[in-house]
Amino acid sequence: QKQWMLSGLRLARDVDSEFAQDIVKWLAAPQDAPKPKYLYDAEGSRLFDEICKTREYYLTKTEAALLKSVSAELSATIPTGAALVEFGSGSSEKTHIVLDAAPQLSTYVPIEISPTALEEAAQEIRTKYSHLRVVPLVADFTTALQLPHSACSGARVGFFPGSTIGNFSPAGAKAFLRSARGLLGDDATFIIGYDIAKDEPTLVAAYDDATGVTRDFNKNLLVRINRELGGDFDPSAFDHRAVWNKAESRMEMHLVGRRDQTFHVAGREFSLKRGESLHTENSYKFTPESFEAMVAGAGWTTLRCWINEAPKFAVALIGP
Ligand code: AVJ
Repeated sequence: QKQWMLSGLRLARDVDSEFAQDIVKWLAAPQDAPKPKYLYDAEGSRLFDEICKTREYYLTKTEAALLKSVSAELSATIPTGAALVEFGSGSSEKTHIVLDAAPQLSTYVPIEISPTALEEAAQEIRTKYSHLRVVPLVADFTTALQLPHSACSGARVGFFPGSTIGNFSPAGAKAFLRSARGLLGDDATFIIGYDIAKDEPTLVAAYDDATGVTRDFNKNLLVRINRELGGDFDPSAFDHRAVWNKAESRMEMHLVGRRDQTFHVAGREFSLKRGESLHTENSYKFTPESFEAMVAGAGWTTLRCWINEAPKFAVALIGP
């Protein structure tokens, strides 16, 4: 009885949150992935860092190597006194490559939804680059933002590595690019890392690593829902599945029900038949041409594009 009262109180508080509303809507129609940010609570952010270290997940390592090899060329495009504005900075791992190559940057603005990841990363950067003004922003970079005053004196250089842009739908990516153009201003440049469509085995392995870290990352969404929204998911009743959707040019993560089941979230009941899936994430892959067309549609011009061979990954420099 007491247990029930407690969970009742909890629901009264949580049922109105954006997270609760979005997840309830998603579970009623789980063929469309929910907002990717919900994968990144503290544990999700930690698991994503682990994913980056797996043998199969080529994106991070490839991008880091590519950024390093072009960092002098990149640096040459960055004016003195500029501010580097990073969207979804996480542990700011790749930022070091840019900061090392471009000591003329005077400000770093990491924007990140996970306060723990942000605080740790900001502290580390402050220690290593004492000349730099570090102005962390705990925020959802998909919402309307304002840059802190201290980032407004010099030119702005946007930084959006990791193929995070691939998490958006094509329409969402265009909207983000357009709003970033407004946020960064007319004389800004924007460095974006994106993954290139490639052979299916390489892609599927990257999203279904042998050690099961990506599976844990995927299932952590259920664990988070259980904890924060009073859910009663049994994560072991789902299989992790990574699918290459060629027609949409995207990798998809799913959680496929292993049996007919019923579960409760935020006071509602949902059911899923065996073999039916909860679609948890999309990661779009591009060609240089499709990416250039997309940024052009959002008012940007491609200035440069560097592509790594096998596995292919791209870093684009775009400007007004
Ligand atoms: C952080 C969005 C770039 O889509 O590749 C990794 C997240 N999902 N493994 C990606 C992710 C499954 C990652 N991004």
